[in-house]
Amino acid sequence: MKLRWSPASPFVRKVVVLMKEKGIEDAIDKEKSNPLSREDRAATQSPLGKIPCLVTDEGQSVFDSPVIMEYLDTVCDGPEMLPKSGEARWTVLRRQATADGMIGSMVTCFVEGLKKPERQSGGVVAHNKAITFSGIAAFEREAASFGDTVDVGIISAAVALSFADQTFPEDDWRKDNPTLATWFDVFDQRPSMTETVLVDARSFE
Ligand SMILES: N[C@@H](CCC(=O)N[C@@H](CS)C(=O)NCC(=O)O)C(=O)O
Repeated sequence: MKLRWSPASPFVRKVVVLMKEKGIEDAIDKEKSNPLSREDRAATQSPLGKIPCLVTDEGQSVFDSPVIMEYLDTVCDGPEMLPKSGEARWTVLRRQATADGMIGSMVTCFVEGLKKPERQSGGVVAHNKAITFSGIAAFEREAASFGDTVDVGIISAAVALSFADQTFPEDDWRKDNPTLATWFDVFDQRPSMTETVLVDARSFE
């Protein structure tokens, strides 16, 4: 299997953290792709040109990050990361949806920041920042139940919070979300997290 990958993409990071937690990283080759490059997007075997995109040994494309994570959890060995059915499955998927919405909003803020100052919209940034912090507040309300669980929802939440540190360094989300902060600062020390710290997409080649 081959993963179209970038060390700057939070959506890719979700997949790589899951690969490390399942102990399957060596089974998947990584192929670098810069999502800001037109050529790289065209070479990605997804109709959207976005990463992450997994290509199976049979040449089948699997995307996007939620689908890749479920696919790897289904076809690979290792601890289960997404319950197959029941209430637990919906909890995990809801947490992933919250985190993905936050990440999408932060990517929008990042893209806004790439524009010339006179073309940037403070309104767009404020709106997407509010969405991100609303997601953080939702995670704070259930963080007491996170414990030492590792699953698709928890991985997604951790990646989103780490990206919030990078996207809004001047806004300390930990101040108003102490339970979440305590949980995250422990989870963030796992090798799957310390080995996948995002590089700034602006310095990506
Ligand atoms: N919903 C997708 C989002 C993927 C996504 O937006 N990836 C970004 C990189 S972080 C990308 O490839 N952007 C390229 C583009 O928008 O052209 C997922 O969860 O994988």
